[in-house]
This record gives sequence, C-alpha cells and structure tokens, in this order.
Amino acid sequence: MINLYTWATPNGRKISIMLEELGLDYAVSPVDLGKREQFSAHFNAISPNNKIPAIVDSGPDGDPVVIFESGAILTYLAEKYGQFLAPQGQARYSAFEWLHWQTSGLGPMLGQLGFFAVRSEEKAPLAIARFTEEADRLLTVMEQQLSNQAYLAGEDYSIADIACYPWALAATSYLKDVLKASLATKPSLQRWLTLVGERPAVKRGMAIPKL
Ligand SMILES: N[C@@H](CCC(=O)N[C@@H](CS)C(=O)NCC(=O)O)C(=O)O
Repeated sequence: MINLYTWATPNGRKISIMLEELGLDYAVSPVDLGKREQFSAHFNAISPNNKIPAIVDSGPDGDPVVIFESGAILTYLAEKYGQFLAPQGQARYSAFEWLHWQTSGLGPMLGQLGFFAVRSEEKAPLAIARFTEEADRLLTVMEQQLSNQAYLAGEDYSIADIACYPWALAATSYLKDVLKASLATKPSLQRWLTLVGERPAVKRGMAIPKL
C-alpha cells in the first residue's frame, strides 16, 4: 500500500487528489510543518529536501519505492496506473510542460507572494509588488491556455490539472485580496476551477490530511 507523507497545503493535496482519482487504498502520514516534523530524521530519510509531499510504495520486487517532489510522484503514479497522462505524443509532453510550469513557476511564485503579502508581519513593498506582478503574469499565461481548450494539456484532464488546481484555488481564496485585479480578468481560469473542483475525487483529495 502507498504511504503518503503530507500536510494541509497545495503541494500535499496534489498527491491526495491523484490517489483519490486513481481510487487507491492508501495510508496518510501527516507531517506537521508547524511542529517542524519535516526535519525529523525519519522524514529526512524519505524526503532529503525536508518538504512534503513524499510517498513510499512497494516496488514489484518487494523493495520500497521512495519518491519526493510532487511532479515526480504524479508522473510515477500516472505511469504506474496508466491514467491522467497520454501514453505518447503532444498530449503527453503538453502535460509535462504544464506540470513543470507549475512546480517551477506557479507554486513557488504564489508561495512567495503568500509569505510576503499575507504571512509575514513585516511588509516589504518591493517584494509584494514583484511577486504580485509575477503571479499575475503566470495566471495570465494559464488564462490564455484555458481559453483555447478544456484542460491545460488539451481536451483531457491530466496530471497537469491536478498539479495546478490546489495552487490556482489558493490564488482565488487565500490570495484573493492581493490578486483581485488579476482574477477579475480570468473567466477561463474560473471556468476550469469550477470544472476541476466539482470532481468528487478532487473534493476528497482537498480534504486530506484529516486533522
Ligand atoms: N517542489 C516541491 C515543493 C514542496 C513544498 O514546497 N512543500 C512545502 C509545503 S507546500 C513544505 O514542505 N514546506 C516545508 C518547509 O519549507 O520547511 C514539490 O512540488 O513537491
């Protein structure tokens, strides 16, 4: 059985959504980031970058398969179960484009915006302006892509949508005040958020971990 190491954050929820979409039976090991459990020796042996999510699966030869980084985990699960990733061609590589776009761009930029604009007590106007501008640019790229097709990698729901959904939702909830002007011009993003958010597996995945 897969053991998911996670916490109540967008990066963790990408994987619980994927596991719910696949209908797998899995165990959840909460890693309390507030208590700095990500730095425990046990978790460090699984995730040497000390960040959630990570999974431990049983490999075909009985040895454990241990994976950290949400993009690697989503790719592993999609390939293992043959779902949410086209087997070849443009759709497969479009999914990888948007998956990497999320882990290298949307996630880190919205994460920094959240830190400077919401969580930090000290307000640094230059940092807030810089990350608001970059978040707006990234959401505009997403809007453009979704104005031409149902999902990020084409007409089919894929791991690219699963990766982007919890972060785009954070942009429209936790970060909605700072991104108000940007969100007002993103009808396709709103359409996609509703489409993805209505999936029962997405609803279940967003409720993990149950604390
Ligand atoms: N690129 C990583 C990012 C993971 C990440 O930033 N995880 C955050 C929670 S959303 C974390 O574990 N933070 C703990 C820390 O920074 O100490 C991925 O996609 O898996």
